[in-house]
Amino acid sequence: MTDQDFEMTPAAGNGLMDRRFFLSAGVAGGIAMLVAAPATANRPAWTQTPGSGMSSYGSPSSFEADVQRVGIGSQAGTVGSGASRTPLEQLEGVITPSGLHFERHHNGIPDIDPDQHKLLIHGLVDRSLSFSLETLARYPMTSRIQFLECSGNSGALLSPTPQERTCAQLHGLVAASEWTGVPLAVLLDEAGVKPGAKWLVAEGADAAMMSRSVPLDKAFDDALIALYQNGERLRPSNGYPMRLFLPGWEGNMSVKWLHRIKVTAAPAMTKDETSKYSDLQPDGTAQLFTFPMGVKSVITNPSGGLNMSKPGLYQITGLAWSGAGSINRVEVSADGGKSWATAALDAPVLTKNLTRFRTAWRWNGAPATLMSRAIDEHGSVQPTRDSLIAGRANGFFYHYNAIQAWQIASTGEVANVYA
Ligand SMILES: Nc1nc2c(c(=O)[nH]1)N[C@H]1C(S)=C(S)[C@@H](COP(=O)(O)O)O[C@H]1N2
Ligand SMILES: [Mo]
Repeated sequence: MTDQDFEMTPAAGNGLMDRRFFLSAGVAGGIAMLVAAPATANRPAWTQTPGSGMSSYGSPSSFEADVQRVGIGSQAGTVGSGASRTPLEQLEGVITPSGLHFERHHNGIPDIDPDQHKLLIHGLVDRSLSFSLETLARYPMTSRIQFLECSGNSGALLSPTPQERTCAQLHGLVAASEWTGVPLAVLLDEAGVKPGAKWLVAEGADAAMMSRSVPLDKAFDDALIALYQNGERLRPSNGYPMRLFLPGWEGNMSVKWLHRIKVTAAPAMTKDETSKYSDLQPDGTAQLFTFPMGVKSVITNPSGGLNMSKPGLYQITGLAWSGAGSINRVEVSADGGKSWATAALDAPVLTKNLTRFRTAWRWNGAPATLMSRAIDEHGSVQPTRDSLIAGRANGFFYHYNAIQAWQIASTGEVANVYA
């Protein structure tokens, strides 16, 4: 079988193929023909001696040691007031390994003794309640595979000239996990929310005592007191022993190390929601609250800093997500946005989760500009960079969800560009 046999009608300009490329049964055999057959003559060393033994907690292959969180930085004079980023271009699928989930801390990671930690629910409730981990374990739990994105993610793309950065450096403040815990609605029902209550204030037990106001509607809809992440207890950096998890909403509101929820009539206007995370409008006013994260996508491979060695058949893959629900369609362009092909989506497509997309591309070796554009179940379309910037005032920073463009040079080098 040759390349030609599974070449299909182009779906868009500059070599993009139909998404059915990935669905047709014959393709798998065709692609396999492109990789070298295993050598049978020389048995590698590891087939000739017994392997090593078991371990009490596994770790990645030593050959994968370069798969690490990147861009770790803290404010001057501190070690824990900053962020680390998920290496998106080094990962596949849609679930982020817990050890590679991005981190964002306002005053470091507290070392919380779970036996001393309690969650207090008070304020406009019939009875104040205090929950230990042991008590929470007796409540029905539920699991959600969903993304978490910092509202400052991708902010570097506001720089007037495109920065030489990787996908992780630009977009790595997003990750997805299976979060397991107790629906907040169950605990609020038990406490008995008083008439007139409209909000809650969630506070963390870190040295920043980070706190955010959350509308009660969200709390009763799909908020979780998350205790587990990808099957094991939350990692300290992600909120051990418990965090608030608000699916689809800006990451800042998913208060980690959660120890207090106060039910209130109005938002508290905490320092964390007034000094930051608001969006400057062209008329000079600030939009105070932007809760759901906008529809967004990014091609993770090929992407900035990677190198495509030679012309030929490539798989373009990336991630799409929307804080408003599930991803309906992702389109990919190889000609800087002149024409678009619909990408194949990995199943299952879950609400408020990362969705993996793929497109086959025959690169002819000429310079090309790759872009992806996501559309969610409500028909919201990921904006261009120009239109996003036009709708905000100078100095805005948060909630950047515009289309990313990667320039492929004829040498195969991939770079961040504005298109
Ligand atoms: N208590 C507390 N909760 C917090 C933070 C914090 O510094 N303290 N950072 C917030 C921000 S800005 C984000 S983006 C997410 C990051 O979650 P992660 O570190 O698990 O990725 O947690 C949020 N919850
Ligand atoms: Mo954040």
